[in-house]
Amino acid sequence: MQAMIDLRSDTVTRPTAAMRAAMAAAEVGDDVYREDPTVRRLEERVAELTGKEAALFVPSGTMGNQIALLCHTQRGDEVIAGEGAHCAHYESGAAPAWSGVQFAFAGRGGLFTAEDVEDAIKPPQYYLPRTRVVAIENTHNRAGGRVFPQRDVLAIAEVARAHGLALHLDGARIWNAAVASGRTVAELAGPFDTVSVCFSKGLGAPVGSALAGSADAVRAALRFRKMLGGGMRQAGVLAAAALHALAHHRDRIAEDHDSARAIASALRAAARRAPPPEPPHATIDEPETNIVYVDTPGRPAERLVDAARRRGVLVGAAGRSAVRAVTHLDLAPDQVAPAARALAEALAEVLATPRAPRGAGGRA
Ligand code: TLP
Repeated sequence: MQAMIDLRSDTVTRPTAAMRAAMAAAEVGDDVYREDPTVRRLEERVAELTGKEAALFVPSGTMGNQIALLCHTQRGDEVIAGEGAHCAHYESGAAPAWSGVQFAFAGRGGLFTAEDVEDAIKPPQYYLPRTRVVAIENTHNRAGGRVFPQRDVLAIAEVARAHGLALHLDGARIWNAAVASGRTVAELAGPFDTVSVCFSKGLGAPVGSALAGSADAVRAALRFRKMLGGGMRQAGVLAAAALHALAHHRDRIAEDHDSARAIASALRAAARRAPPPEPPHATIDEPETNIVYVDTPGRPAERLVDAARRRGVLVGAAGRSAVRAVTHLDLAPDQVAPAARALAEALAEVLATPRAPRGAGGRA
């Protein structure tokens, strides 16, 4: 049987042979004693890449984001974020649970402007939540992997500083943002107090993220990491995978962006060919990075997920009628065209089915 092409996420990649060799050869120690040389080397490398004083290796992007919020807030505070921000939407309610904060959402669809931040900041009244942090996600996952415009980041940072707010970047896919925008990671991370980055998404490492910031912030983060159970022992085997990924898998991310565009273009062609009883049939934004969103308003997402699975491609439902396909390291170059063709056929099949009577669309 032909193996499935798995585009549910860029987290599904498996370590390459060279990465496994680097892991096997890693020098290790007990990192809770801060004695793992490979972990320390990774932390130094991340600090250097992000242009921050220090960095801390953490097990997941979720933990990186949540530690950052613990560092910046107290109970009863408010965090301004974009709609669908991972730290609010996909982290099991961790922010209100651990930090005791609530979110105020700025702008529409994930991206927002300095003006939106001005509008969201609460005046300093004792009976209002205290606005403390602005959290930006770059690239923004639920916005379809969009790159947060740097001019907006800079303007938001100015407003944040003027109001004494901390600035956190969820940079799980900062590597994609850097490649797509032609800016360095340090440039993208520059305006932020803390930055979380992931090695287990576009970079193809099996596990791990890091939180970078000032030496003080990282000292505080070390304590929170232990409180959350994220202190790891001989974690050098994992850090070695991340170091290998940083050295060898960053430039090739451009291929993932090309593959996403090829898939989107096949899907758009299928949507155009579909008979037009009641347009629009489907919306497929032009991918800026490695994420393709297909919305089939009125037709449940599961229809496209099933039709794709029957043709050998796994994609994920990301709302009532929205489906996400993510390109990555394990999508071989010769699999791009077959995957695009299978998805286009699957979409044509779905568009030939009637709309659900009361089905709304979107990325709910
Ligand atoms: N995102 C995952 C799912 O959780 C949705 C995915 O498949 O895309 N920030 C961003 C922007 C993310 O997309 C993710 C993972 C995280 C943080 C969390 O990383 P992990 O899974 O390591 O906790």
